[in-house]
Amino acid sequence: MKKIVMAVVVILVLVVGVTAYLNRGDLAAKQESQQDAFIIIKSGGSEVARVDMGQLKDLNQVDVEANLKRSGKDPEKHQYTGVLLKEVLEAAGADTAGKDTVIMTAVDGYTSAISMDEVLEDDNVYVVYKIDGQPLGTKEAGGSGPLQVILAKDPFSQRWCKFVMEIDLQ
Ligand SMILES: Nc1nc2c(c(=O)[nH]1)N[C@H]1C(S)=C(S)[C@@H](COP(=O)(O)O)O[C@H]1N2
Ligand SMILES: [Mo]
Repeated sequence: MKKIVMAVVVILVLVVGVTAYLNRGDLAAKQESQQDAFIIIKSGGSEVARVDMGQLKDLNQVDVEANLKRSGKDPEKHQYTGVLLKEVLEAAGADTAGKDTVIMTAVDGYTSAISMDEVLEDDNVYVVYKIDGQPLGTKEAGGSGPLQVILAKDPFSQRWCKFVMEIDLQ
């Protein structure tokens, strides 16, 4: 009996250890994405490029007014700074032709979907890194970044993606 219990304990310890080992890449990528601020661009689920803060700042910077609507609170107008998502995709060499949806995934597991038609508008969907002139801050620091996707024309902000990590064209 004792031997069986011991064997079960050993197996459980091994399973936990192996799982932790297999997940270490995921975790490292998440932490890195937070510290170094980059977004993985995918097409049909496969990575096509990574865009980091430096590359983002080489693109056309704009200030955008948008309404942040937090649950249970009145909408607040804020000025965000960033780049149009379509220009980010273009710079990353991601082909939008034939794609109709953009799925964003965040470091907290949140996902939101926006239509390609919205993404291709001239003044709607942005990847931002500043709010009211200040860095967004990480999730740990109580912020919404380092990078966030906003929809300037969305009167509610539930489809905005804080702490964005991946953007997949489907
Ligand atoms: N990564 C992530 N993005 C998110 C959310 C979230 O929980 N995680 N919540 C959404 C919702 S419901 C709203 S209203 C806005 C603002 O959320 P906040 O009130 O938590 O700031 O962010 C949206 N984007
Ligand atoms: Mo919300």
